[in-house]
Amino acid sequence: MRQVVLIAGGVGGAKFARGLRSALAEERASLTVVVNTGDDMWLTGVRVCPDLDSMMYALAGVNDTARGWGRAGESERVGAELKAYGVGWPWFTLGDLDLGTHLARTTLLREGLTLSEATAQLCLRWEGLRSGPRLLPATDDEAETWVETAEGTMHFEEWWVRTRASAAARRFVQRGVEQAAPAAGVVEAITEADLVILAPSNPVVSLGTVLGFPGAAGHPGVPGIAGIRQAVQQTRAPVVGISSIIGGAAVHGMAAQCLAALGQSCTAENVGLSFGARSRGGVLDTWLVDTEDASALTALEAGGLTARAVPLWMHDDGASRRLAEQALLSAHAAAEPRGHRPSAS
Ligand code: FO1
Repeated sequence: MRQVVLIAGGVGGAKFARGLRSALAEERASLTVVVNTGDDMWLTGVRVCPDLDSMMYALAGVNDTARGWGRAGESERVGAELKAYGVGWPWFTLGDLDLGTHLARTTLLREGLTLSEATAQLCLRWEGLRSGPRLLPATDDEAETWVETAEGTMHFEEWWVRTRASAAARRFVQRGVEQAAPAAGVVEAITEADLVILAPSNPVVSLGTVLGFPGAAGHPGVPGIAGIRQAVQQTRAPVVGISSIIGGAAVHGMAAQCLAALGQSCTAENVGLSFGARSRGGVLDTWLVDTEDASALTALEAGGLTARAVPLWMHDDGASRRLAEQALLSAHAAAEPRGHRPSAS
Protein backbone atom coordinates (compact mmCIF):
# COMPACT_ATOMS: atom_id res chain seq x y z
CA MET A 1 0.00 0.00 0.00
CA ARG A 2 1.43 3.36 -1.01
CA GLN A 3 2.38 5.54 1.98
CA VAL A 4 1.95 9.22 1.15
CA VAL A 5 3.01 12.04 3.49
CA LEU A 6 1.81 15.62 3.06
CA ILE A 7 3.58 18.44 4.93
CA ALA A 8 1.17 21.35 5.21
CA GLY A 9 0.03 24.54 6.90
CA GLY A 10 -3.51 25.80 7.27
CA VAL A 11 -5.83 27.13 4.63
CA GLY A 12 -4.01 26.24 1.35
CA GLY A 13 -2.75 23.01 2.87
CA ALA A 14 -6.24 21.98 3.97
CA LYS A 15 -7.72 22.58 0.51
CA PHE A 16 -4.96 20.56 -1.08
CA ALA A 17 -5.30 17.75 1.50
CA ARG A 18 -8.96 17.34 0.52
CA GLY A 19 -7.94 17.05 -3.14
CA LEU A 20 -5.13 14.61 -2.35
CA ARG A 21 -7.40 12.37 -0.27
CA SER A 22 -9.87 12.30 -3.12
CA ALA A 23 -7.15 11.60 -5.74
CA LEU A 24 -5.89 8.68 -3.62
CA ALA A 25 -9.37 7.32 -2.93
CA GLU A 26 -9.29 4.74 -5.74
CA GLU A 27 -5.98 3.17 -4.77
CA ARG A 28 -5.38 1.72 -1.32
CA ALA A 29 -2.96 4.35 -0.02
CA SER A 30 -2.29 5.62 3.46
CA LEU A 31 -2.08 9.39 3.85
CA THR A 32 -0.41 11.13 6.79
CA VAL A 33 -0.55 14.92 7.07
CA VAL A 34 2.23 16.59 9.09
CA VAL A 35 0.81 19.96 10.14
CA ASN A 36 2.56 23.16 11.18
CA THR A 37 2.12 24.12 14.85
CA GLY A 38 3.94 27.46 14.75
CA ASP A 39 0.66 29.42 14.84
CA ASP A 40 -0.39 27.71 18.08
CA MET A 41 -0.98 29.75 21.23
CA TRP A 42 -2.51 29.83 24.72
CA LEU A 43 -5.47 32.21 24.66
CA THR A 44 -8.09 32.68 27.44
CA GLY A 45 -6.83 29.50 29.07
CA VAL A 46 -7.15 27.19 26.06
CA ARG A 47 -4.62 25.89 23.53
CA VAL A 48 -5.48 27.12 20.03
CA CYS A 49 -3.93 25.23 17.08
CA PRO A 50 -5.05 27.13 13.94
CA ASP A 51 -3.42 24.95 11.28
CA LEU A 52 -4.35 21.63 12.90
CA ASP A 53 -7.93 22.90 13.28
CA SER A 54 -8.15 24.20 9.69
CA MET A 55 -6.90 20.81 8.49
CA MET A 56 -9.24 18.81 10.76
CA TYR A 57 -12.32 20.90 9.97
CA ALA A 58 -11.65 20.89 6.20
CA LEU A 59 -11.14 17.12 6.06
CA ALA A 60 -14.21 16.60 8.25
CA GLY A 61 -16.18 18.85 5.90
CA VAL A 62 -17.26 21.24 8.67
CA ASN A 63 -15.01 24.19 7.86
CA ASP A 64 -16.20 27.70 7.04
CA THR A 65 -15.23 27.72 3.35
CA ALA A 66 -15.96 31.44 3.01
CA ARG A 67 -13.57 32.56 5.76
CA GLY A 68 -11.10 29.74 5.15
CA TRP A 69 -10.80 29.00 8.87
CA GLY A 70 -13.04 28.06 11.78
CA ARG A 71 -16.32 26.19 11.71
CA ALA A 72 -19.32 26.48 9.41
CA GLY A 73 -22.45 27.72 11.14
CA GLU A 74 -20.43 29.38 13.88
CA SER A 75 -21.74 31.72 16.58
CA GLU A 76 -19.80 33.98 18.92
CA ARG A 77 -21.79 34.17 22.18
CA VAL A 78 -18.92 33.06 24.39
CA GLY A 79 -16.49 35.26 22.44
CA ALA A 80 -18.71 38.27 23.10
CA GLU A 81 -18.63 37.49 26.83
CA LEU A 82 -14.83 37.17 26.78
CA LYS A 83 -14.63 40.53 25.00
CA ALA A 84 -16.98 42.09 27.57
CA TYR A 85 -14.79 40.78 30.38
CA GLY A 86 -11.75 42.19 28.58
CA VAL A 87 -9.87 38.89 28.37
CA GLY A 88 -8.19 37.40 25.31
CA TRP A 89 -7.78 39.26 22.03
CA PRO A 90 -10.86 41.28 21.04
CA TRP A 91 -9.70 41.22 17.38
CA PHE A 92 -9.30 37.42 17.29
CA THR A 93 -12.60 35.61 16.90
CA LEU A 94 -13.01 32.47 19.01
CA GLY A 95 -16.32 30.96 17.87
CA ASP A 96 -18.50 28.84 20.18
CA LEU A 97 -18.02 25.62 18.20
CA ASP A 98 -14.31 26.36 17.79
CA LEU A 99 -14.01 26.88 21.53
CA GLY A 100 -15.45 23.39 21.94
CA THR A 101 -12.40 22.09 20.09
CA HIS A 102 -9.97 24.20 22.14
CA LEU A 103 -11.62 23.17 25.45
CA ALA A 104 -11.53 19.49 24.45
CA ARG A 105 -7.88 19.73 23.37
CA THR A 106 -6.91 21.58 26.54
CA THR A 107 -8.70 18.99 28.69
CA LEU A 108 -6.77 16.19 26.99
CA LEU A 109 -3.45 18.05 27.29
CA ARG A 110 -4.13 18.67 30.98
CA GLU A 111 -4.80 14.93 31.38
CA GLY A 112 -1.24 14.37 30.16
CA LEU A 113 -1.82 13.49 26.50
CA THR A 114 0.68 14.81 23.97
CA LEU A 115 -0.59 17.10 21.23
CA SER A 116 -0.42 14.18 18.76
CA GLU A 117 -2.47 11.97 21.10
CA ALA A 118 -4.97 14.76 21.71
CA THR A 119 -5.21 15.44 17.96
CA ALA A 120 -5.86 11.76 17.25
CA GLN A 121 -8.65 11.74 19.85
CA LEU A 122 -10.26 14.93 18.46
CA CYS A 123 -10.22 13.39 14.96
CA LEU A 124 -12.06 10.28 16.18
CA ARG A 125 -15.16 12.41 16.63
CA TRP A 126 -15.42 13.19 12.90
CA GLU A 127 -17.10 10.66 10.58
CA GLY A 128 -15.32 12.36 7.67
CA LEU A 129 -11.95 11.47 9.14
CA ARG A 130 -12.71 7.81 9.98
CA SER A 131 -10.94 6.61 6.84
CA GLY A 132 -8.07 9.01 7.34
CA PRO A 133 -5.83 10.79 6.82
CA ARG A 134 -3.89 10.65 10.05
CA LEU A 135 -3.06 14.17 11.29
CA LEU A 136 0.26 14.66 13.04
CA PRO A 137 1.47 17.94 14.53
CA ALA A 138 5.04 18.70 13.41
CA THR A 139 6.05 18.66 17.07
CA ASP A 140 4.44 17.86 20.42
CA ASP A 141 6.53 20.63 21.96
CA GLU A 142 5.61 24.31 21.96
CA ALA A 143 7.56 26.14 19.22
CA GLU A 144 5.41 29.21 18.59
CA THR A 145 6.28 31.66 15.82
CA TRP A 146 6.81 35.18 17.15
CA VAL A 147 7.51 38.17 14.93
CA GLU A 148 10.00 40.94 15.66
CA THR A 149 8.57 44.14 14.18
CA ALA A 150 9.07 47.88 14.43
CA GLU A 151 6.07 47.81 16.85
CA GLY A 152 7.79 45.27 19.08
CA THR A 153 7.77 41.49 19.25
CA MET A 154 4.38 39.79 18.99
CA HIS A 155 2.86 36.35 18.44
CA PHE A 156 2.47 35.47 14.79
CA GLU A 157 -1.32 35.52 15.06
CA GLU A 158 -1.25 39.08 16.42
CA TRP A 159 0.98 40.17 13.55
CA TRP A 160 -1.16 38.27 11.04
CA VAL A 161 -4.65 39.14 12.29
CA ARG A 162 -4.39 42.40 14.24
CA THR A 163 -1.83 44.16 12.05
CA ARG A 164 -2.66 42.21 8.85
CA ALA A 165 1.10 41.79 8.50
CA SER A 166 1.35 45.59 8.10
CA ALA A 167 3.95 45.91 10.88
CA ALA A 168 7.25 45.44 9.02
CA ALA A 169 8.56 42.05 10.12
CA ARG A 170 12.27 41.96 10.78
CA ARG A 171 12.61 38.37 11.96
CA PHE A 172 10.54 35.30 12.74
CA VAL A 173 11.53 33.53 15.95
CA GLN A 174 10.35 30.02 16.72
CA ARG A 175 10.21 30.23 20.53
CA GLY A 176 11.51 27.02 22.12
CA VAL A 177 12.43 25.46 18.79
CA GLU A 178 15.85 24.48 20.18
CA GLN A 179 14.10 22.03 22.52
CA ALA A 180 11.42 20.94 20.05
CA ALA A 181 11.53 17.40 18.65
CA PRO A 182 9.47 15.95 15.79
CA ALA A 183 6.20 14.53 17.10
CA ALA A 184 6.01 10.77 17.48
CA GLY A 185 5.65 9.12 14.10
CA VAL A 186 6.67 12.12 11.98
CA VAL A 187 10.22 11.04 11.10
CA GLU A 188 9.17 7.41 10.59
CA ALA A 189 6.28 8.44 8.31
CA ILE A 190 8.61 10.54 6.15
CA THR A 191 11.48 8.04 5.98
CA GLU A 192 9.13 5.13 5.21
CA ALA A 193 7.02 7.08 2.72
CA ASP A 194 6.68 6.22 -0.95
CA LEU A 195 5.93 9.88 -1.70
CA VAL A 196 6.35 13.15 0.24
CA ILE A 197 4.46 16.25 -0.90
CA LEU A 198 4.95 19.82 0.35
CA ALA A 199 1.51 21.47 0.18
CA PRO A 200 0.97 24.90 -1.40
CA SER A 201 1.31 26.56 2.00
CA ASN A 202 3.14 29.68 3.14
CA PRO A 203 6.82 28.84 2.53
CA VAL A 204 8.04 30.71 5.62
CA VAL A 205 5.52 30.46 8.45
CA SER A 206 3.82 27.19 7.48
CA LEU A 207 6.49 25.07 5.76
CA GLY A 208 9.63 26.90 6.88
CA THR A 209 8.59 26.49 10.52
CA VAL A 210 8.55 22.72 9.90
CA LEU A 211 11.39 22.19 7.39
CA GLY A 212 13.40 25.39 7.70
CA PHE A 213 13.56 28.15 5.10
CA PRO A 214 16.69 30.21 4.40
CA GLY A 215 16.99 33.97 4.57
CA ALA A 216 18.69 35.81 1.72
CA ALA A 217 22.30 36.86 2.34
CA GLY A 218 22.46 38.80 5.59
CA HIS A 219 18.92 37.92 6.59
CA PRO A 220 17.88 35.36 9.23
CA GLY A 221 15.78 32.42 8.02
CA VAL A 222 13.59 30.09 10.06
CA PRO A 223 15.19 26.90 11.39
CA GLY A 224 12.22 24.50 11.40
CA ILE A 225 11.93 21.49 13.70
CA ALA A 226 15.27 19.64 13.96
CA GLY A 227 15.08 16.20 12.45
CA ILE A 228 12.20 16.77 10.05
CA ARG A 229 14.32 18.49 7.38
CA GLN A 230 16.88 15.68 7.63
CA ALA A 231 14.14 13.05 7.27
CA VAL A 232 12.91 14.74 4.09
CA GLN A 233 16.45 15.00 2.73
CA GLN A 234 17.14 11.32 3.41
CA THR A 235 13.86 9.62 2.52
CA ARG A 236 13.92 7.24 -0.44
CA ALA A 237 10.59 8.72 -1.49
CA PRO A 238 10.45 11.39 -4.19
CA VAL A 239 9.70 14.84 -2.72
CA VAL A 240 7.31 17.03 -4.70
CA GLY A 241 6.61 20.63 -3.69
CA ILE A 242 3.85 22.94 -4.93
CA SER A 243 4.25 26.70 -5.11
CA SER A 244 1.81 28.82 -3.08
CA ILE A 245 2.99 31.85 -5.09
CA ILE A 246 1.45 32.50 -8.50
CA GLY A 247 2.65 35.31 -10.73
CA GLY A 248 4.62 36.96 -7.96
CA ALA A 249 1.74 37.08 -5.52
CA ALA A 250 0.70 34.82 -2.70
CA VAL A 251 -2.44 32.86 -3.50
CA HIS A 252 -3.68 33.25 0.06
CA GLY A 253 -2.51 35.16 3.05
CA MET A 254 0.53 37.33 3.14
CA ALA A 255 3.48 35.24 2.03
CA ALA A 256 5.00 38.30 0.35
CA GLN A 257 5.43 40.06 3.69
CA CYS A 258 6.83 36.88 5.24
CA LEU A 259 9.36 36.45 2.44
CA ALA A 260 10.31 40.14 2.61
CA ALA A 261 11.31 39.68 6.26
CA LEU A 262 13.81 37.09 5.07
CA GLY A 263 15.03 39.31 2.22
CA GLN A 264 13.51 36.79 -0.19
CA SER A 265 11.63 37.74 -3.34
CA CYS A 266 8.04 36.58 -3.70
CA THR A 267 8.29 34.44 -6.82
CA ALA A 268 7.58 30.76 -7.48
CA GLU A 269 11.10 30.50 -8.89
CA ASN A 270 12.85 31.96 -5.87
CA VAL A 271 10.81 29.93 -3.38
CA GLY A 272 11.52 26.71 -5.28
CA LEU A 273 15.23 27.48 -5.47
CA SER A 274 15.29 28.48 -1.78
CA PHE A 275 13.73 25.18 -0.71
CA GLY A 276 16.39 23.76 -3.05
CA ALA A 277 17.07 20.48 -4.77
CA ARG A 278 17.91 17.54 -2.50
CA SER A 279 20.91 16.89 -4.74
CA ARG A 280 22.22 20.27 -3.57
CA GLY A 281 21.36 20.12 0.13
CA GLY A 282 17.75 21.22 -0.24
CA VAL A 283 14.49 19.41 0.39
CA LEU A 284 12.90 19.05 -3.08
CA ASP A 285 13.11 16.82 -6.13
CA THR A 286 10.25 18.38 -8.08
CA TRP A 287 8.68 21.86 -7.88
CA LEU A 288 5.29 22.60 -9.42
CA VAL A 289 4.59 26.16 -10.54
CA ASP A 290 1.47 27.62 -12.14
CA THR A 291 1.24 27.81 -15.94
CA GLU A 292 1.58 31.59 -15.45
CA ASP A 293 5.11 30.98 -14.16
CA ALA A 294 6.24 28.63 -16.91
CA SER A 295 9.12 31.06 -17.60
CA ALA A 296 10.66 29.89 -14.31
CA LEU A 297 11.13 26.30 -15.48
CA THR A 298 14.57 26.86 -17.02
CA ALA A 299 16.03 28.47 -13.89
CA LEU A 300 14.45 25.80 -11.67
CA GLU A 301 15.93 23.00 -13.80
CA ALA A 302 19.30 24.79 -13.71
CA GLY A 303 18.96 24.67 -9.91
CA GLY A 304 18.82 20.88 -10.06
CA LEU A 305 15.04 20.61 -9.74
CA THR A 306 12.57 18.81 -11.92
CA ALA A 307 10.04 21.55 -12.64
CA ARG A 308 6.56 21.48 -14.18
CA ALA A 309 4.03 24.20 -14.90
CA VAL A 310 0.46 23.10 -14.10
CA PRO A 311 -2.75 24.93 -13.06
CA LEU A 312 -2.34 25.67 -9.34
CA TRP A 313 -5.54 27.59 -8.54
CA MET A 314 -7.70 25.44 -6.24
CA HIS A 315 -11.00 27.25 -6.73
CA ASP A 316 -13.02 24.13 -5.91
CA ASP A 317 -12.63 20.51 -4.86
CA GLY A 318 -12.29 19.41 -8.48
CA ALA A 319 -9.37 21.76 -9.05
CA SER A 320 -7.74 20.60 -5.79
CA ARG A 321 -8.08 16.99 -6.89
CA ARG A 322 -6.62 17.71 -10.33
CA LEU A 323 -3.67 19.49 -8.71
CA ALA A 324 -3.16 16.50 -6.41
CA GLU A 325 -3.23 14.20 -9.44
CA GLN A 326 -0.51 16.35 -11.04
CA ALA A 327 1.58 16.01 -7.88
CA LEU A 328 1.11 12.22 -7.91
CA LEU A 329 2.07 12.13 -11.60
CA SER A 330 5.17 14.23 -10.95
CA ALA A 331 6.23 11.77 -8.31
CA HIS A 332 6.53 9.03 -10.91
CA ALA A 333 8.71 11.28 -13.04
CA ALA A 334 10.91 12.15 -10.07
CA ALA A 335 11.16 8.53 -8.97
CA GLU A 336 12.74 7.40 -12.22
CA PRO A 337 16.49 7.51 -11.87
CA ARG A 338 17.80 10.27 -14.10
CA GLY A 339 19.21 9.29 -17.47
CA HIS A 340 17.16 6.12 -17.67
CA ARG A 341 13.88 7.72 -18.72
CA PRO A 342 12.06 5.36 -21.02
CA SER A 343 11.84 6.88 -24.52
CA ALA A 344 8.61 8.86 -24.87
CA SER A 345 6.12 6.19 -25.89
N1 FO1 B 1 -8.05 34.77 11.10
C1 FO1 B 1 -8.50 36.06 11.05
O1 FO1 B 1 -8.22 36.75 10.06
N2 FO1 B 1 -9.25 36.61 12.05
C2 FO1 B 1 -9.58 35.90 13.17
O2 FO1 B 1 -10.24 36.45 14.05
C3 FO1 B 1 -9.14 34.53 13.25
C4 FO1 B 1 -9.47 33.74 14.35
C5 FO1 B 1 -9.07 32.39 14.35
C6 FO1 B 1 -9.43 31.53 15.39
C7 FO1 B 1 -9.03 30.20 15.39
C8 FO1 B 1 -8.30 29.71 14.33
O3 FO1 B 1 -7.94 28.39 14.31
C9 FO1 B 1 -7.92 30.52 13.26
C10 FO1 B 1 -8.30 31.87 13.27
N3 FO1 B 1 -7.95 32.72 12.21
C11 FO1 B 1 -8.37 34.02 12.18
C12 FO1 B 1 -7.17 32.22 11.06
C13 FO1 B 1 -5.68 32.14 11.36
O4 FO1 B 1 -5.11 33.39 11.55
C14 FO1 B 1 -5.07 31.42 10.15
O5 FO1 B 1 -5.80 30.26 9.95
C15 FO1 B 1 -3.70 30.88 10.30
O6 FO1 B 1 -3.20 30.90 11.55
C16 FO1 B 1 -2.79 31.56 9.29
O7 FO1 B 1 -2.23 30.55 8.53
